Amino acid sequence: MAHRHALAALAAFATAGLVLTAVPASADGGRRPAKTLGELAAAKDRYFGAATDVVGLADAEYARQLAHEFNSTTAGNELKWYATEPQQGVFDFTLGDQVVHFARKNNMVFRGHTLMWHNQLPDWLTNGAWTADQLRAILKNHITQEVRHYRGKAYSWDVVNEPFNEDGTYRDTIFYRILGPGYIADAFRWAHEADPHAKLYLNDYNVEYIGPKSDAYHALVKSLKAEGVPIHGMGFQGHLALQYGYPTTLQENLQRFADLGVDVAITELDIRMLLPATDDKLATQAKWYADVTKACLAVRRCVGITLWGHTDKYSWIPAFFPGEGAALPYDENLNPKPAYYAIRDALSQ
Ligand code: 9MR
Repeated sequence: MAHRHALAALAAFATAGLVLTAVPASADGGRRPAKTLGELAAAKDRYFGAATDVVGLADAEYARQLAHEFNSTTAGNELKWYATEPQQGVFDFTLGDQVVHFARKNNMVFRGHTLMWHNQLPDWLTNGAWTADQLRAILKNHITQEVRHYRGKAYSWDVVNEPFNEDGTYRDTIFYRILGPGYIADAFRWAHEADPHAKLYLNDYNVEYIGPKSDAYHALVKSLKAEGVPIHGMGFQGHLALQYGYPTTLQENLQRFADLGVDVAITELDIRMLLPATDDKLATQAKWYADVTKACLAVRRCVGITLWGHTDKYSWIPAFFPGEGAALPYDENLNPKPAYYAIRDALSQ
């Protein structure tokens, strides 16, 4: 199928009142300088988004900032299996619906995250002794119900999240163990049946650079495409850390996936550091944010960037990496950091 830019594809959604009905940078012919990250990205035919949790949306200033500055969002946790199917066959989309409603109300592109991964699964699923037939039926029903519920409302889905180990072998998950590697193709086919217009992604971390893990994804995407499996994108989470160095092969890596005929996106960007944050570290962080942005802009099929939250106030980092933090472009007081201005500059070039 011919390539369509993200916003061209999104235009179909816009007619349904979903996204990007207001794109000031292009709507006024560029006379009024675009101000927000979302506006600047839209002028480049891309989205610039930030994930949110439903709890954050109760913080009025935070929610106002998210809606104002970004033209895309995703749910940090609310669409994961433990939240959406807490008991077998009993679906609960209450929290997910709140995030989707927020996105629609504010004309934001909505990315669905995630239909399946090895974490945040409900106990009934992990504790069951399933046969392959039973687990296949469970997985098909889960994907079908969830994708159908958000049909026409989710621009894209992270269908399978993090299925590979660091060395590029299959991660030993309940799905891989019981169903074998074919579960991935099945998941994409079921998702596509439930919403033929949603862009379907694989998604992982530590795949920003060229190495064994991203090589394995490259081979998988290539073979899925060859088999006619409906896969449309590769998501590069982008959980970076200053102490591990910048992934210098990012642009080349994005391009080699795009060359396979899929979209690419940065899906969970944050750039953490060892605390305390110093001016030097914040300056390096700002450069990295700009460099990731430029890498995406340099690859025609890079459709957009999503931050994993936009502010240090609600970041997952301090709880998971004690002694690290300050990973996002806004600080704990919701004030923009050097990274914010660096992204803005990169999007303006
Ligand atoms: O941000 C999420 C955090 O609130 C959860 O506690 C955590 C559970 O593992 O998952 C976080 O989001 C993850 C995402 O779903 C997949 N990629 C890694 C993200 C950070 O762990």
